[in-house]
Amino acid sequence: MSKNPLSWDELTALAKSQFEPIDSVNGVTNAQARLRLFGQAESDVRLTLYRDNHAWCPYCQKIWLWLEENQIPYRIEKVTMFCYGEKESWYKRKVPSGMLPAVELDGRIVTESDDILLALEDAFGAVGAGMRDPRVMPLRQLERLLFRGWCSWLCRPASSVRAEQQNRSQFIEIVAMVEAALASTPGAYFLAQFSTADIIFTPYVERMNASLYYYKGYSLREDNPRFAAWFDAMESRATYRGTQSDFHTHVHDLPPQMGGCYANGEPQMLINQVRVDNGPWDGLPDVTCSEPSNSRAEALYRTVKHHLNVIRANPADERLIDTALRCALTQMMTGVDCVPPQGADAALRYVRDRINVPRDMSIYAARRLRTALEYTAALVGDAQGIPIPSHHRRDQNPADFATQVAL
Ligand SMILES: N[C@@H](CCC(=O)N[C@@H](CS)C(=O)NCC(=O)O)C(=O)O
Repeated sequence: MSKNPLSWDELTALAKSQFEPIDSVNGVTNAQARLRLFGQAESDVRLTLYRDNHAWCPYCQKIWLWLEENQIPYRIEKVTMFCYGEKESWYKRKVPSGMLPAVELDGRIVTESDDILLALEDAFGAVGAGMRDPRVMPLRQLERLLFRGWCSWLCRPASSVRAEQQNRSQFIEIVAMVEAALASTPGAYFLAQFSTADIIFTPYVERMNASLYYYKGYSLREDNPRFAAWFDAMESRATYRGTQSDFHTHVHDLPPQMGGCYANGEPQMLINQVRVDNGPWDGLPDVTCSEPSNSRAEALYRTVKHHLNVIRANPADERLIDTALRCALTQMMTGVDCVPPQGADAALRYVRDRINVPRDMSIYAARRLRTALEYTAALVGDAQGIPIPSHHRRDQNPADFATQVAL
């Protein structure tokens, strides 16, 4: 049985009836907020966080998570990263290097994420054991060691199969040290209680999990029991879930930022790559907490809100992608096939490849939407969209995505 696609008015009504948008100011951690108050008064705000538009920058995630854990009221100003578009001149006047993150605390600009955390701790107190705590200091060094091991393996081309194996072994040796550190305290976190150490490990461990799975066929989360328990514990926190990205987003956002990611071409890597790019996405080790009941409704709501930009940015004819997108959303919400026009396969996969988590929606909502787009595309063919660029991401220039539909 095939269905006609719902109209945008019908989809809007469905989105509004099925999804209660979160309170971005006082509700759970979310990537859309411009102000966070945690129930406090706006006059209590002493801090502005300057962060990337894409909710992707790892150093910004570190500060973001810290602020959310400590429930410090703050404003958010979003800035374009160089590889996505032009850096805002107002930001360059504040921070001439254009680097993110930065904060303005009581009128003083602080840059460098570690210096920011130190300044925040001085102003507001630490999250558990803090940056200068003698138990956290060696863990901070261990995180940098792990980071360097990861970069050596992922971001430089190996000159031979042997060199590739050596890079892998070196990384896995450091992983064993992290496993030992995690095992040395009770509970799943780095110390007996959640602390700054967990916040510091979060951004790059999340990116390592994604990138090594995709480019090297290595599953950090599945192959290491302490890491697995740590990820699970992190996912039990609404703060972390609000900042969490998915494999697809990371593996395609990393190359321009890191100056390249090098696939090893091994059989497991090839399997993983197809899975992350084309699905099925269920069961990927980027998330294991249970799926919220409203993930489809969230995906619908967020797509309806931004559909004008999504359609305009698509290389396909506007009428074709408009109909095709409505077909995919109709299928996602009704479970009934909705056959798109011929030629819509590449256009739908172009959208599938550009859902960004958590910027656009949460991890499970993105899974449902990617699945519906792929399913509906496959009804008319196997053409892929224009490949995702790996030297820049100007296909995601925030200047092209400013229009929002009021819901
Ligand atoms: N050491 C800095 C590194 C910050 C950094 O590398 N930020 C990148 C984004 S992840 C950046 O702002 N790059 C400039 C850009 O992409 O626009 C810190 O810890 O804050």
